[in-house]
Amino acid sequence: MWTSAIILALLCLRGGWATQLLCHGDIEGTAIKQLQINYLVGKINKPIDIGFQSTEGILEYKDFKYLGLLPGNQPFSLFDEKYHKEAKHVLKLLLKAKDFEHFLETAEVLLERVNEDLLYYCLSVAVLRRNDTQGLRVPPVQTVYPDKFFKIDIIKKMKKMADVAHKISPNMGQMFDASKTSINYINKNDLNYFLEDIGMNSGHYQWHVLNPAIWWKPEDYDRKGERFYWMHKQMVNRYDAERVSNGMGPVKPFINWEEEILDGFAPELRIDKQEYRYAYRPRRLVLKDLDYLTKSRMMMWEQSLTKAILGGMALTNNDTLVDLNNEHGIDVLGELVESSATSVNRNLYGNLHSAIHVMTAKITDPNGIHDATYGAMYDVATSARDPLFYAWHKYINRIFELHKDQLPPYTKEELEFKGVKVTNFTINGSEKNVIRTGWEVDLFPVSKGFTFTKKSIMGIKVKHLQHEDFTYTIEYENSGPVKQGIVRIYAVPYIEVYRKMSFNQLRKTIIELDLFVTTIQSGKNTIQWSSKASNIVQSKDSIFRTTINIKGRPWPHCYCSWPDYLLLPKGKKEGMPMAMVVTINDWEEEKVNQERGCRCSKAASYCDIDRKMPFKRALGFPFDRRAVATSFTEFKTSNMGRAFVKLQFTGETHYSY
Ligand code: CUO
Repeated sequence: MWTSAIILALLCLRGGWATQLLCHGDIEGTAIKQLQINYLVGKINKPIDIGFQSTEGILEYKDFKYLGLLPGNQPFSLFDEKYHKEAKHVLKLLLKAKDFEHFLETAEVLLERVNEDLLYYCLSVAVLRRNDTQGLRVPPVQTVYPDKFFKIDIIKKMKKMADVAHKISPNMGQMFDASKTSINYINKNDLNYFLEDIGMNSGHYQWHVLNPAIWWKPEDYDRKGERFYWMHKQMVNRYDAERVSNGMGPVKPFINWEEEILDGFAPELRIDKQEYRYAYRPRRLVLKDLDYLTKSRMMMWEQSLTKAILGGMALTNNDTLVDLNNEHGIDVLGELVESSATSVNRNLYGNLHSAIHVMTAKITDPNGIHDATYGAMYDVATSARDPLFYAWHKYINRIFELHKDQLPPYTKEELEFKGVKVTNFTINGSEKNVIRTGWEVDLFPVSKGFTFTKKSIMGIKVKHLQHEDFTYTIEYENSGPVKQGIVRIYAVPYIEVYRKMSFNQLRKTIIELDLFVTTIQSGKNTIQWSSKASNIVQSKDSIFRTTINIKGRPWPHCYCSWPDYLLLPKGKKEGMPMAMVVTINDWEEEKVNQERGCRCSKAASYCDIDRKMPFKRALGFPFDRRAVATSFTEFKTSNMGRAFVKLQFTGETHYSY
């Protein structure tokens, strides 16, 4: 008992996990619950005979309504409205279970009766929302569905290796080197290192777990619609930054519903247990009507959205009007565009964003005549692998930008921080204003029991982008008393293609690097801030390891947010010039007072679930609104600074396992 008390006391000093423990107050109980969840989820996507369980005392006859609509042999898509009723129903059953034991029993019973991918998604949401599962995590999607992340050739090789290895040495872990096969992009100027990145794709999936479109109570989430806009805008901007790193221009937005889609895409992914192979999309196909969804209907939704934006008002289901031209308008609009169950009027504004995921995924067999599978755009876990994702989301961004353009530019008073002047801003990698990037090889563990791992664990060597650690040095003068300041840091890839842009175009390309609160001392002072402390990223350990980390503690960030190793784009061998911009604003003006909760405590601008967004200003402030200024020099107030850095891609590979 004393030992437990001492451990608890020590852990209480350690931040996130300590907060979670204090929410439970029971270390052993929490660990056992986590193992029970792991055990349950460990049955998903594995060829295990689950056995048919009695529903007595768990489900009632009426609960079976909607169950089993989604066939068991296909992936669940949060984008496909056809299955929202079932997903919502399953989620409600998981939420209403009276205690943790009953919750597990309900999940076990559902496992036999609903599509397991759908159940996995609902379990992930339920564990975040239930009071008795606070601080616990469902194992991340890349560990439950490795075959949604590793291409068929890797899975096949793993399978072969597992067969041979098991015969030679049962129960012994095996190592498979994928860094030299499928993800062998080292000498190529293609973008697979980004499109196929495990952390990027799983972070995107997890964003949709943390911000579920099927959730019905708007009061449970703060600024979810705005987060939808911002997180996806960041994905597009980051993709563009990788494109320019590799000598390409920014992606062209999807524009015309009747035009050919120039890019084809072969996902080369197969959910092995179900033998479900994601469909290939040849080049130059044109979108086609589905039997329940026509392009003309989608164009009408788009027109209704445009009309609402230009008129500054959205019409609700109850025939009332909601003002869009204020700081909450982006939130209302995000819910309308996604669209989520909390859209103020789904009849009028439809489901534009999600529907296109489905329509593009079904482009080769729109009405299912050939019983073909769907493309990668169908599944949240795989959609961001397809280049079309970024063209489509850029088109969606334009809708949001049209809205932002209706808002008045920020005034000087709104931009500045009285008395605070940034006098110098520099970035230091191993050299001043130069940051080096390269490859890193990590080990990704695949648990045993999949069709491709049989009875032994497999470690897959995976190569991903990495950058050296760097430090922001912000020198400032404060003519007033000591204050708290909120610091925002953005990057703007500053190469030729962007130089031709106007300031108002350029500000839309920013990449968020960090956002933190710090003390602003009186007089002259300096903030030294490490890239390692970035608040918008999750550590690579949380991506390449499973639920319990090396110290036996779950991660405090819900597996959402951007991988730390992709904080910066790749850059170029000769060095890619990039600007970084810092702003310091008055924390007093925008802090949101609230108690810290027990759920996720990182990456507020992407993922935070538990509480209100901890700051008031818009995501992307101060570059989210149109500016009168024609250059940064003209735009900047004294609380802002800019530095120019070079991103130098070394091509070297570092092994870190
Ligand atoms: Cu996350 Cu289109 O919403 O992908």
